[in-house]
Amino acid sequence: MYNPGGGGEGCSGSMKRTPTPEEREREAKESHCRAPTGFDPATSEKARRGQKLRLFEELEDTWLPYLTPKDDEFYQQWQLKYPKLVLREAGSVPEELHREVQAAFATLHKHGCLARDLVRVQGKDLLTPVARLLVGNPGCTYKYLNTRLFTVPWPVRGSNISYHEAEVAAACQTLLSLNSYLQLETVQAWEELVAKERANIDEVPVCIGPDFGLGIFDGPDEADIRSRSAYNVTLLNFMDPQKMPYLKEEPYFGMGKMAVSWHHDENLVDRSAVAVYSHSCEGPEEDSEEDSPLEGRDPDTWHVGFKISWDIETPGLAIPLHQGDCYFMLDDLNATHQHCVLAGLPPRFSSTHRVAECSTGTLDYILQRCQLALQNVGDVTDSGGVSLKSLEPAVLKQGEEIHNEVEFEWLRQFWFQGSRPRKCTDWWCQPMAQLEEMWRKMEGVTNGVLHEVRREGVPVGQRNAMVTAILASLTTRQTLRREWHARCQSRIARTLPADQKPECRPYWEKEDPAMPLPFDLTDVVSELRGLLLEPTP
Ligand SMILES: O=C(O)CCC(=O)C(=O)O
Ligand SMILES: [Fe+2]
Repeated sequence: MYNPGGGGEGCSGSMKRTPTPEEREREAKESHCRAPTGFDPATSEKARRGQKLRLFEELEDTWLPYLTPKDDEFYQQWQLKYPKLVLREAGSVPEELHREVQAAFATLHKHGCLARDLVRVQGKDLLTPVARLLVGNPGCTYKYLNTRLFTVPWPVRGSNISYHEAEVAAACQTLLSLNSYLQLETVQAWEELVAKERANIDEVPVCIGPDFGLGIFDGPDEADIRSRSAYNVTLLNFMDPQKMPYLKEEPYFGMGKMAVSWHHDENLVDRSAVAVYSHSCEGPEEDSEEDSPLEGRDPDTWHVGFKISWDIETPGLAIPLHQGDCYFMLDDLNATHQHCVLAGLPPRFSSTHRVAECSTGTLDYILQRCQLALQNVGDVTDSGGVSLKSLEPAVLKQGEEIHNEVEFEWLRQFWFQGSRPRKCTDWWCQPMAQLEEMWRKMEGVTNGVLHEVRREGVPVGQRNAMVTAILASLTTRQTLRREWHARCQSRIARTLPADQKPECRPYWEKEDPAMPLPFDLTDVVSELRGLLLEPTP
C-alpha cells in the first residue's frame, strides 16, 4: 500500500503536502481538457458541483491512498476492485508488430498529422496538452469535448483511399493491423473474465436468496463480446513532457503530473471495450530501481491511473506503462471507473482503440439526413428561390433541424480544425463540398418558408403553426452561429499555427448576393417572435 504520509497503516495515511480543498477544487476544475472527474452524467451540472465540493470537504487535507506494483496489496486490490482492467505487457506482443507500430507513430509525427485540439469545456476554449489524431473506418467520426474528429481512414477491405504520402498510407495500414490484433486480444481477455465470473457464481449455492435469482449468469454472450470489441476508430495521443512546461498535478491522490486528467471516455457504444497500446520513447537503459523514489509512483515513468467513481475508500491504482505495453478496459469499466494518464519523462505515443457510437456520426448518416431534408425541395424558381413541396409544420421543423445538424455538427466542426483534417488525405474534401452544397439549398428552403409566413392572405392559424415549427431551430442557429464565430476568433485560437487556425465557414457578409438570408439571424428571429404575438383577428 502506498501511504503518502508514511507512518500509518492501510488506507489511512496522512500526507506531506496539504492543498486546501479550494486549491484542489480549482485544480480539478481546471485540470486540463477533460470532463470533470467522476460524476454521474445524469446529474445536473449544479448538483455535480455541490457533490464534488462535498467530496473535497470530506477529503479535508489528506491525499487519498493509491497503489503501485511496489505495494503488497497491489495485485490483490487489482483483482478484487479492478477485475475488468487487463494489462498485456510488451513481451506478449509480436516483435514485428511493435516495430511497425512504432514506425507508424514516428511517420505520422514526422508529417505533422497530430495536433492539439481546441476543445470546449464548460463554455471555455482549451487546448489539450496532448496532440491527437483520429484514424479509423472511412467516413466515421468521434466526438469528445464538443469536438468532432474526422477519421483519417484506414484501408478497410474494399476501400480505395489515396493518401498524400506512401509512408502515411503504410502507417494507417499498420494501425489497422494493430486494431485487428487488439480486437482479438480483447475478445480473448473478455472471455477469460466471463469464465472467471461464471466460475465464481457457480460456487454459490443456487437456492439462496429470496428469489433464487443468484446463480444465474447474465453476463455478455459471445456475440455481445465480439460486437463490443469491434473497434472502429483509434485516437492517437502524443506528448513530450519536456516541451510542456506546465502540467497539472493529480489532485486527489498526489500521483504527480498528469498528461490527461481523470475522465470517462465519451461517445462509446454502451459497455464496449477500449484497448490502448502505449509507446514511451524510453532510452535503452532507463530508470534503474535505485533512483526511483521509495514511495508512490516513479515520476520518470508513464502510468495510467484508475479510480472508482465517487469512491474515496478504495485505493486508486497507478499502473506503470513501459514501451509497448497494452491495457484494456473491458465491459462497463469505463463507466464505473475513471482513468487518467500520468506523465513520465520521455515523449510518449498511445493508440487508443474504441467502439465509437456513430449512429449519428458517419458520413453516410448525415448524407441521408440531408437527402431527407431536400426531399421537400420542388423546382428552383426563376429568381433563384426554391419552391417547397410541403408546408406541413412537421416537415418544416424536420428540415430546419437537419439544416442545423449539418451546419453545426459537420461543416463548422470540420472547418474549425483548419487544414488539419486534410493534412494526410483529401478523403473528406469531396464529402464536405457535397454537404456544403446541400446546406446551401437548405438556406434556400428556410428562405422559402420565411417567404410563405410573410405572404399576405395566409390564415393566421396556419401561419403561426409554420412559425412555431421553425422558430426554435432558427433561434438555436442564431445562438450557435454567434458562438462558433466567437470560438474562431478566441485569443487561444489566434495562437495556433497557420495550418491549424480555425476557419469560420460557412460565413458571408450581409449583402452577399449569393446568399438568400443573412448570416446573423437576429432580425429574422425577432420578426418571427413578433408574428406570434400579433393578436388573431
Ligand atoms: O494514453 C492513454 O493511455 C489513454 C489516453 C486516454 O485516456 C484518452 O485518450 O482518452
Ligand atoms: Fe481515456
